Amino acid sequence: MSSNPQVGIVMGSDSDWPVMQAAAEALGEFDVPVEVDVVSAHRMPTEMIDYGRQAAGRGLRVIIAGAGGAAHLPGMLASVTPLPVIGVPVPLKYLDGMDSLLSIVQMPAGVPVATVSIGGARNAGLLAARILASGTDGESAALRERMEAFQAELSAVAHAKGEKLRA
Ligand code: RP5
Repeated sequence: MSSNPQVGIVMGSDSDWPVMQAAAEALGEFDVPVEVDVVSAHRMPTEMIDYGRQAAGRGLRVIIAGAGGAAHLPGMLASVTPLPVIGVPVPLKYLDGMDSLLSIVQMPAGVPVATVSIGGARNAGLLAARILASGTDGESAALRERMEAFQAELSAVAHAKGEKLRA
């Protein structure tokens, strides 16, 4: 747990962590402080609602929520917080994560969840970093510069792969 976390990474069970840790790693690459916790929509609904209601007041700016199966956590958090919520569909043993994806992505109008791909926790972390980088203050600008450098590196790697194939 970092001091003054800006992003809350929560999941329905510790069994989601092998997928969700990629979000924490991505944010770590940008030195964004995060907090990580299990907040189950079905097994601890009262605590889950409290987490969503208190997140903005505690200083969090983005929530990344991952869950598998009947994956109601991201949507329920989005219903009680004004913060942007990024949903990560976690694939389980059956249905290849399609159940998780559809549970998260098909939100009613007015309650948005930014859903990434099945198992796409790294992109969830990178999207959270982009959200934090979109502000007008110096900290946001510095983060934006690092994101641009990261994108340039991605491009350089892709170009190098093409050159290798052409050689
Ligand atoms: C969901 O149930 C969790 O997000 C997890 O993906 C799934 C299974 O949980 P466990 O039975 O492994 O605790 O709510």
